[in-house]
Parts: sequence; structure tokens; C-alpha cells
Amino acid sequence: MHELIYFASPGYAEPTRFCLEISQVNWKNTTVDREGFLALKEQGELPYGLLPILKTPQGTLAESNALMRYAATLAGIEPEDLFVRGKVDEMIEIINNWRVHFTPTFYIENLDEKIAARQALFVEGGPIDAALRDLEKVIEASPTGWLIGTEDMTLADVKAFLNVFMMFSGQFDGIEKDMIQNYPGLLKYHAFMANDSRVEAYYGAQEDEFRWVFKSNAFSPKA
Ligand SMILES: N[C@@H](CCC(=O)N[C@@H](CS)C(=O)NCC(=O)O)C(=O)O
Repeated sequence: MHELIYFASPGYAEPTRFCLEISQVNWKNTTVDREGFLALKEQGELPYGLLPILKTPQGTLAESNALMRYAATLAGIEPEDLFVRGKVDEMIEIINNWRVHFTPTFYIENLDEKIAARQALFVEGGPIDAALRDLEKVIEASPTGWLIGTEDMTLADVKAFLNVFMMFSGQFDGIEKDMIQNYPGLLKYHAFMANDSRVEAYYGAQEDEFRWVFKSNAFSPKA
């Protein structure tokens, strides 16, 4: 049995959750609130004092990137070819690096200032706008639809799909759902991923405050 423990939000745990879901292993999705988190910390369950953790039959793993790679390997979506896996990791790191721009905005207390700081990331030529344009070029260049041009989904697709569209869920002040309409390449990729049978099986059935962004009709004009 594998047990993923995290807050209910997608946050740092969602790629691991999805990979566990499409793997053949038995897994349990345990969610905690702030109190539950503090209790786990108190009990010494968190190797570095942070969530998420993944309890495996051999022991506990911490650090979300380690968890997602472990789970992606269980799911059979990590490429064997070293170069292709390098390209997957390259994309994962590029997306992780977006946090450099986001993290400071979480510490801005004044709501108007926070919104302004976030919107500046998305203006034409702003750091996240530029990053999303780069991603659109990668999507456009793929001969198969999968980000790394592989025959099937890789962890790069899981990471990109879950992280990119989560930004537009409305949970982050200043980032509106409609802002996604500026990125036709991303919308095309959204349709490709959201209609994948594995994605549909997991997210199609979930009625959730945030995870609607992973459903196929999430950003269609009528939605
Ligand atoms: N580098 C860690 C970061 C995880 C992290 O920052 N977790 C936050 C929740 S989103 C946490 O546990 N915060 C608790 C605290 O700092 O009190 C990872 O990728 O797993």
C-alpha cells in the first residue's frame, strides 16, 4: 500500500496523485488540514517538516519532485531512453522555476498590490507570459501532441498539464480564468490532455472547487 499525505488542494502533490492513480498500485489519498499537518509534524512523521509525503512499503519519501518521479516510474511513464528522460526533466525544471516569480507574491499582504504583482507576470513580455509562449512553441513543435514528442504521455505532460491549468482555477488572486484565452496553443494542449482517457477517468468524475480546470470543457467559451 502507498499513502500520499497532503492538504486537500492540488498544490505540490497533484502530479504524484495522478501518477499513482494511473499506476497499478493500491494507493490511499489522505488529506489533512493545518491541524492534521501540525500533528504529523509533532509525531515526527515528516522527515523535513513539510508535506507532501509518500508512505511506501519501504518507508517514507519527502519532497514533491522525488514523489512524482517515483510515482511516474510506478505508472510506467518515465522514458527509458536517457536523452528523452533528460528532456522530460528539462521541462519539469523549467516549470518548477516559474515558482521564482510566484512565490514572492504569496507574501504580499495588501490584496491590490498582490493582484497587481500577479498581473504583471502575465502582461505581454512578462515572465510568465514569456514562459507560456515558450511552452506553446514546444507544443507546436511536437509531432505527436505529447510535449516531448514521445509516443505516449510522460511526466512532463503530467507536470505541465496540472501546473499550467491550475494557475487559472481562480484560487490565485489576480489570475483570472479568462486569461488563458490569450494562449491558443495552451488551449489546444488542454483539449489534447483533458480528453486522454486516463485524465478523464480521474478528473471527469471529480466535483471539486479547483480541479474543474482539468475537465475537457473547462475553458470552452460556454463553460
Ligand atoms: N520543497 C517541498 C516544499 C513543500 C512545501 O512547501 N509544503 C508546504 C505546503 S504547500 C508545507 O508543508 N508547509 C508547511 C509549513 O511550512 O508550515 C516539496 O516540493 O515537497
